[in-house]
Amino acid sequence: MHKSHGASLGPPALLGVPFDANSSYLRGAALAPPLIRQALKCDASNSWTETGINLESPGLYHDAGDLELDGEDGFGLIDPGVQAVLAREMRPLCLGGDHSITFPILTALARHFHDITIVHFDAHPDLYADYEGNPNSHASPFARIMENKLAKRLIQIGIRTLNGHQKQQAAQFGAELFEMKKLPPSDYLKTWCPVYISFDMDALDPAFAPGVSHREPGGLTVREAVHYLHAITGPIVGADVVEYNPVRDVSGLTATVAAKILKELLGVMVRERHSSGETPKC
Ligand SMILES: [Mn+2]
Repeated sequence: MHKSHGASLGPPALLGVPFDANSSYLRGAALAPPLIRQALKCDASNSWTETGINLESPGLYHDAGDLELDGEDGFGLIDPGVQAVLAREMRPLCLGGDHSITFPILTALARHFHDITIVHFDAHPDLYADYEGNPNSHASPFARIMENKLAKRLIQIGIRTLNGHQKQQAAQFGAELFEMKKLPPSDYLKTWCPVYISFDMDALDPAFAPGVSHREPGGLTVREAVHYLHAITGPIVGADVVEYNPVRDVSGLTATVAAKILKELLGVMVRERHSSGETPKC
């Protein structure tokens, strides 16, 4: 595949990334991928997105299964695992796993796409230079991504844990950081550049999504998050849903919410394949 601005986007491919060895506080996120899939296919709901797409239409998306990652060494296997999906001309939609996986995912994607805009939903900016000495910590992926120039823009939404160091990092990297106390209008997410969406489940208020390692009250409602997802104009070259921690969940609630986010993400990722086919300029 040549570097492109999304001229020939293949179908999304679900890729489980069961990795949580870079979590700083609690493990458990590695257990998430099969539970999110199970909730997506649960008979309690139908297969239509709110945008009117039936996800059961044949060939609409693929499931590339879960990466086989063995403990801490598994981190190095994520980039080649994502690369394998891209080599099949599919767009990775990764199910974490902790947020550290976004750096190797972007490393693979940046070989194929220029000028990526990242839309990042999170309670945390994840911009630490390192966290407790670990540069690959789940608190640091966006520092690594921006240092390595793997993205052109970083739009962060839902932040409510900003400290002095990360404020400085955000300024240094030119991050467009929106705290919960001042969210942007959804039109802010309109761009023609290739978009990567990184969705940390703790962006949502723990009232909606208690199954996360770092519960941070005062977050987005599910409705607000879905509204933002629908507002993204694409072309969406990849995405992730990370930090669902089943060990912390209550009655499978967060799995259902993660599946809802995944469902609407799939809906917006396949949207442009159903549109006029024009290739907008970035
Ligand atoms: Mn977070």
